[in-house]
Amino acid sequence: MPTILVTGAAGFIGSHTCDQLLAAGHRVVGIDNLRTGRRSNLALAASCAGFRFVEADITAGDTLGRLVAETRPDAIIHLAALVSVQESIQDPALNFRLNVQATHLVAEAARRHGVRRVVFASSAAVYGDAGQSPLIEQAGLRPISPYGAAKLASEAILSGHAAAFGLTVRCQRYFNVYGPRQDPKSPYSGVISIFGDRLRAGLAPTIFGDGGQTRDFIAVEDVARANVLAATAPQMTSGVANICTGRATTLNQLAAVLHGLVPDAPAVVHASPKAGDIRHSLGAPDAARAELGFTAEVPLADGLAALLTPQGAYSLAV
Ligand code: UD2
Repeated sequence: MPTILVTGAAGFIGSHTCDQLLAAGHRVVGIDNLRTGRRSNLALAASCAGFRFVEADITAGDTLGRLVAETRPDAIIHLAALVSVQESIQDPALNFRLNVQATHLVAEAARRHGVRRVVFASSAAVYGDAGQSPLIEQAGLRPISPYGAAKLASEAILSGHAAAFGLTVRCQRYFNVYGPRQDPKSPYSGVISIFGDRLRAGLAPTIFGDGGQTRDFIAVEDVARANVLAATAPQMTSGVANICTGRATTLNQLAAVLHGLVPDAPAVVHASPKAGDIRHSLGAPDAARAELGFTAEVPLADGLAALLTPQGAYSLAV
């Protein structure tokens, strides 16, 4: 079976990706500096014989190059990143190192050591506030944060390597990902993990603005499956695709579903809209369907119900 190297393996999306790769019988080498990732996310992976974990920073010297030379992966899934838009605004230099330089090092390690395929964690943040719905991959790309700009720059770096050196590169533009192991206390946490955490604690969730804003929420299990497909499906061509459901949900609808699951929870309170908040973000899923054979499968109501069970995400258990 192929060996897949996963950067950011201990993160929210990385750990689910490792679990699914291992379940499919692949060998997995995971690397993570544990800056925002957690070793506990890898409890299931660590119990598998085909898994090896390296705690290291991929931007430290030739750490990554040496690991690639030693393990000879068939593909790299590059998920290691500074994951907070807010942190990228506070520290653009750190954003550059962890989100742009890191991708360059991945591209170079792949080129130098003959790795044929790279899958990259891009983001709907590359579109900025495009004002178009649904967003297709050819929409105008005008990021509105250093984070979004770094994701776009990374796509360009990898595409350049694909064209010049014959790598196959898949850039996956994730929309709003939710699910188990998304730490509600972390600064990059999504609205679903924050609301779930508050409802379980008997606290009212706060909606910024009127709640009419929409998002395309996708379960992390679907996102991990898209990563596995992109890394392992035969005869893949290079390209960029939204990883989304194609379904828009308002925050008011989201809150109503969550309240249905936790009936005694206090009612939502509304606060002022968040500065810079995008009103509507909805992806077109067609390119992922055509190019990866990927369609999101987890209905939002099911994903939310699974999260709010006692064994769900907010225990941060595996
Ligand atoms: C998502 C991504 C971000 C970036 C961006 C690009 C997440 C967690 N973040 O940001 O990384 O890719 O898309 O467009 O996926 N909200 C509340 N109350 C709360 C928290 C949030 O009302 O307590 C609202 C927030 O104002 C926004 C919506 O919920 O309208 C979604 O917020 P988010 O932080 O989960 O994600 P988003 O879309 O801002």
